Amino acid sequence: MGQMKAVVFREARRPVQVEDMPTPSVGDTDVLVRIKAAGICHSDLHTLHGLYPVAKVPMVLGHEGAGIVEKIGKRVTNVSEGDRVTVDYVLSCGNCEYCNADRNNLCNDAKYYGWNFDGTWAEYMLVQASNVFRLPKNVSFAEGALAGCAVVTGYHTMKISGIKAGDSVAIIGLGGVGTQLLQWCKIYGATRIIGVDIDDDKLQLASKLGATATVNARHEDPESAVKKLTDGKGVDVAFEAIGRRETVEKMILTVKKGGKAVIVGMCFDKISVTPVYDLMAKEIEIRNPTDHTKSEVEEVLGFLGKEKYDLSRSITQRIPIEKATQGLQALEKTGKQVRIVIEP
Ligand code: PAD
Ligand code: ZN
Repeated sequence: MGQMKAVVFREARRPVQVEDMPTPSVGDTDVLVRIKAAGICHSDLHTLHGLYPVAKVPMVLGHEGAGIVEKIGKRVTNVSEGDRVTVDYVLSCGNCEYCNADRNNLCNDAKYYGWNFDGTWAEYMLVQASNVFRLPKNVSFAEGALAGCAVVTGYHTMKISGIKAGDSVAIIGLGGVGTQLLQWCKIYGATRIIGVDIDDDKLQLASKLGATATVNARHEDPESAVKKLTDGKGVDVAFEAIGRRETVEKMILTVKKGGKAVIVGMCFDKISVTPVYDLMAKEIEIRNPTDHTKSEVEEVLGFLGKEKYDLSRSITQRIPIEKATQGLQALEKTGKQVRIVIEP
């Protein structure tokens, strides 16, 4: 079907290139999606930095994306040509112990679009039929793209945390993922929500979306700020949504006795919270959510289709595919952008 533009990764610590490559041809169980919007997630930056490798090069990066079904394979029945869909980037076997237990994020043979197979930053993407989900009418392509990572990661994280109505929470890192996590915590009944970031715009957005207090970690130590806001106790559940050693360690110190520390940021360093006895004496539980399940993608899309959920303010910039490198630099450097969406 000719050529398409795609953002191609060849080597870590080198800028990505926008290249022409052949539009993929469709196998029996494949869906060819014409991508209309694709988000830039910090996980993609980890790959560019060489921290989280890809399985092949060249690799079309990107794991958040939504678009229109352009063509379906002979055996595809769940979607039709012309349908608006989002992509689930976790490709699981459907047969193992974890897939059968509705925990396909832990699939023994999990593969990922954007890391094992070509991803969303392209004009067209080949996706297994099992990994496209129809978008509700009121959900735009950009919102649908975020639903596939930022929103569903926030949802999965919130569920793993076991948050209850009335809980107090602290979220360290209010970027693409942290902002959605904040919204889910509010929806699920957290009454005190402390947002921590180093960017005032992000703190302001957090207040608009339901944070009851905000802390700028450039000016205030998050641990003492959170303690001050919770009568010296700490919060029921704290989250780290950045992926840095120092903030993971800090986050654990903001948790109250019997509470939970949840690490969603991908952190490639070792952490040291010494002495371990401190965690034991406080009976603090550490949780590490990874990705999301298929059921959660459906639940999130169902929710976005029916309920009020503000994604408009999380999409802070839209760029053409040719500007992908600038988009990546913007997410990295200024820290101003919540989610940048590529519109091929
Ligand atoms: P992002 O860059 O949009 O957000 C990071 C936020 O942290 C920004 O708002 C920064 O301003 C803020 N920040 C940076 N340093 C500090 C600091 N010292 N103190 C307070 N705030 C700070 O990234 P993202 O939201 O796309 O991703 C966040 C992490 O989550 C990242 O590590 C990514 O790889 C990970 C992730 N994990 C999963 C998963 O399955 N566990 C899924 C998706 C993303
Ligand atoms: Zn992501």
